[in-house]
Amino acid sequence: MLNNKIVAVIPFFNEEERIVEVVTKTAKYVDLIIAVDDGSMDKSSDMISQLNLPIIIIGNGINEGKGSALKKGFMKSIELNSFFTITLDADLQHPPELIPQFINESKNFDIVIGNRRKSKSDMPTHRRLSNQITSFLLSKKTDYKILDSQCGYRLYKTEILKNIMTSFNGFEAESEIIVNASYQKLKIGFLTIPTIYGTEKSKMRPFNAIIGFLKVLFFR
Ligand SMILES: Nc1nc2c(ncn2[C@@H]2O[C@H](COP(=O)(O)OP(=O)(O)O)[C@@H](O)[C@H]2O)c(=O)[nH]1
Ligand SMILES: [Mg+2]
Repeated sequence: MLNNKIVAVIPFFNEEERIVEVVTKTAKYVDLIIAVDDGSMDKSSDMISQLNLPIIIIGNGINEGKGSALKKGFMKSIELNSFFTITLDADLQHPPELIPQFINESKNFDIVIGNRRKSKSDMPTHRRLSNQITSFLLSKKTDYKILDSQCGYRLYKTEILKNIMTSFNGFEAESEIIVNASYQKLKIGFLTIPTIYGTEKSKMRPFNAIIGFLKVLFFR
């Protein structure tokens, strides 16, 4: 179905401050947006459902985590027969205007992941450190050179999604996808993107994130 060739999957949890801008900008570069509401308690869903844009909102009432939301979005994108599935965060840290660059880069890869590590602007220290450590450990585990393991701005060729589907529900799902892709010998490329951290608060909880990552490292 060529109408839904390029699909964006945007998981969100209480993002009413920025999600309207994210989906409005994203809609310029994709055929369809699948927004996955992971039990938000604010007005995010209401706000985007009123926009006159090609958006499907899915999800259920409870907060299950980013991995669970990604999985739901992936299943929908597969069902709709899309060619590209692009994931981006709902807090404007991933500039939608780079989507054409991701698509261009996909000529040589099955998965293209945003790489914030060359960017001059700064990540908060703890996020930079955790990213360096997890990227290093995942590189060791997979034998790939993983430049930015935690970036959620990614392009997937939809045909490979069923083979890398995540079994974890939290943020660790994004690390698991890299491990699953390495087992499938898929080609992973990286695209330099800016690092954007404003006033938004990270929803990542360090303890859960570390436990989740260790599970991926040792049990996948
Ligand atoms: N589905 C889902 N998405 C979440 C959850 N927590 C955060 N997100 C989304 O995941 C993205 C990244 O989260 P964020 O807190 O910005 O992490 P950071 O910027 O990497 O520190 C944002 O688009 C959030 O809306 C959650 O519990 N469920
Ligand atoms: Mg963020």
